[in-house]
Amino acid sequence: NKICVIGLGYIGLPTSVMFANNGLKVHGVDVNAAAVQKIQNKQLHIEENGLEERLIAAIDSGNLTVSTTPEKADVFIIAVPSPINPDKTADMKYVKAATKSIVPYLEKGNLVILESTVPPRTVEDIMLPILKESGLEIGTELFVSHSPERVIPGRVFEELVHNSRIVGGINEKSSEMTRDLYRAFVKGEIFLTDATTAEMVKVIENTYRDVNIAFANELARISENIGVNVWEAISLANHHPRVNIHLPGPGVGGHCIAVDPWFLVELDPENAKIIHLSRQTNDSMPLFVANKVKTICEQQQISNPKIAVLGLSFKANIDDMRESPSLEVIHHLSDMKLELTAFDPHIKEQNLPQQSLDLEETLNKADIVLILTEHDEFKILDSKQTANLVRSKIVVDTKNCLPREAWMKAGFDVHVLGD
Ligand code: SAJ
Repeated sequence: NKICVIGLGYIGLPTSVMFANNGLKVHGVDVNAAAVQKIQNKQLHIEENGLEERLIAAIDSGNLTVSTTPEKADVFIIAVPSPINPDKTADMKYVKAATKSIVPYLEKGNLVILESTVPPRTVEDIMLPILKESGLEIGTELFVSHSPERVIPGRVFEELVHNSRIVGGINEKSSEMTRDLYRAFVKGEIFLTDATTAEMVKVIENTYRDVNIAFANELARISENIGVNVWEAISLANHHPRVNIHLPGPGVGGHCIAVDPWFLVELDPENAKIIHLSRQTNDSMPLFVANKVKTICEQQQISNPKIAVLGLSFKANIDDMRESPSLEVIHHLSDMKLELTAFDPHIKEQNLPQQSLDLEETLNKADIVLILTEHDEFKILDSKQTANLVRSKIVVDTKNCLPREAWMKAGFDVHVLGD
């Protein structure tokens, strides 16, 4: 079996590497020539635990080649972005372009698998009409399925192997071929269904999480008003065998959870009410956090306050800034004319004018230390050393990730979101 993987990002590259290191021939394709060149040189263009050594092994084995154009193969896997437009409608241009790009290479007996998360019916209504241009008969000469990736950034290699997998073929043969292929490395269960159900399953998993986080954020706001620590309340409630409330925070980021619920809102706005409201609730959190910071500055009568923003990536211990709530918080703070410097140990390139690549410089003479991402580096931040650098000793912890006692002992006024 030879596999051609379209899209070498957070999903396509680890997946290519897994197949290659399990003995299959893989040709990876990306439109980003700079990324392709890096991969050829066994260098990473994204951060993921365990990726570097696996990429080196895959290239050295000769099983993985990469370029900017597809090649003939037995199986084509599409793992490209499926974002939303500014008006919150699904942007399928990458899925369409990727599908079109493989048409000239398709041959009788090939299997095409879509891994990108898409609005239900995308395979049937968007991909199949494009694939028909190959002249092959769909279902007998060309097999097609949706097998959504379900891995969490940071733990991709563990989850690729051990998570269960959903495979939705356009017919049974497509599902079976897809299942047999992923068995090369998947140790979790593999469930077969149809393509549209598989699309729905993936989208509702992320929507469930978004709605649950919105509930947690709502609880955080209520708790602040009634004098309860929401973190303690949620943790105690979760001891109930049938309760699993997620955690509040400065918003929901990433290219999945903050995006996929919109697919359902677009498909059925009449009925997707809680889903829509949850999106709005989570999207309102960055402004809520910025307002909290502003109020503290006013209450403490700090003139020309300087904010040290810690954390730019959308969640802990990764380098991915896509849809990060931190960017929104920074945007609101800037609108409020608050001076700020932002730092993230995982983001090593200058992306923002307010960004510093140095932690000490960020903390120097700050009035408020604002934690937006619970990176391990921040959890172990030395409160005494920080106290010596800052101008006012105030910390706002939106992730409840700092050891509160230690920071209070170092003289800090500690504000925790939802407390
Ligand atoms: N977040 C909270 N509170 C929580 C959990 C998360 O505010 O209790 C925030 C995070 O800080 C982050 C955002 O939500 O900003 C999303 O983070 P996440 O860890 O929940 O999820 P992702 O986007 O990294 O990955 C999700 C996963 N989906 C589910 O767990 C159902 C992953 O399995 C999917 O493969 C991925 O989306 C995807 O690609 O769709």
